[in-house]
Amino acid sequence: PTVDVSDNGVTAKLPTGESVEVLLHGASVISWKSKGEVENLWLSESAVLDGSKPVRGGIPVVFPNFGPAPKDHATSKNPQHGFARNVRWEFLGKSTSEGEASKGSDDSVKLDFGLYSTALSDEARKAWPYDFGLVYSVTLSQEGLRTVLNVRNEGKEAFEFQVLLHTYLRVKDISKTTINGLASATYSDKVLSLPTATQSTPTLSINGEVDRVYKSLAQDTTSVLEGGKPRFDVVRDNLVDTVVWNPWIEKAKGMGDFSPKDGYKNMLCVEVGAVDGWQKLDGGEGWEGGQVIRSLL
Ligand code: TA6
Repeated sequence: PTVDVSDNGVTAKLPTGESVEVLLHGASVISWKSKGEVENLWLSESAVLDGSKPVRGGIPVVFPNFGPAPKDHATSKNPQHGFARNVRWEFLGKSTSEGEASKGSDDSVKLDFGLYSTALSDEARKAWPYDFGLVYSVTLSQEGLRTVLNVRNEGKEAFEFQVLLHTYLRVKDISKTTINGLASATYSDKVLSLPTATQSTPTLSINGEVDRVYKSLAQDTTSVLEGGKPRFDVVRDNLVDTVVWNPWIEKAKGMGDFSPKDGYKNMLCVEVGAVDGWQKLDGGEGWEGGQVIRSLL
């Protein structure tokens, strides 16, 4: 494996052709290519990558609150989806492993990124005054891409947080894309403003704006199919919720950093997280959760 570190990001490549690119801004994965240079993630052509706003695409890291900051909560002064995706992380280092298999087919590389409360602006620390340490690890292998967030409470006071990995998957044609693994799950529908609904069909098709928070899913794998053929498996690790989002025409039009405007036809957000309620972490305690995304090309 090769790892190139620059002052605004890190790129890793496997001998078999897979690659991943991570910006220090938000520890945002902005590209993950499988064998044969197939890009698996959608990145807006007008995504702002200079650190001045969250990246529109790739895998934004949502912490410590999902969605608009709730009024009656310690995160009430935070930005939408928390601060983690919009601050500069540091690159902690890499670990590569050369497997025994021929031509490096079981090589892997792990990139670690850190964000500590001491690195936040005074304003951000005032908004959410807790001592914490985050380590986000991105592991590239032929099997897929694994991204895991480790949260530590470095203070004495307990805090509550939500976490979500806001993955923008790239799809050929949203009208031929379906999602499995949500059968009879309960979800809140943010488009229809239904606090709870039940997934009646085993397969979800996308033919309009979809913004659903599936809660406490029984199955840990959400599968994305293209033309009925499996394309991605998104596997939750110690997370119980999955958000499915496609902005469709109007919402895509309304986002200044979303382009091309018909890009909603080529993206689908499948976002694993713990966003229904709050995880409580006592002083000195740690928590870890994440995902494995398998590209099934
Ligand atoms: O994950 C779905 C969602 O919460 C949508 O409601 C929409 O707001 C999307 O995230 C994007 O949010 P952002 O703050 O990145 O524009």
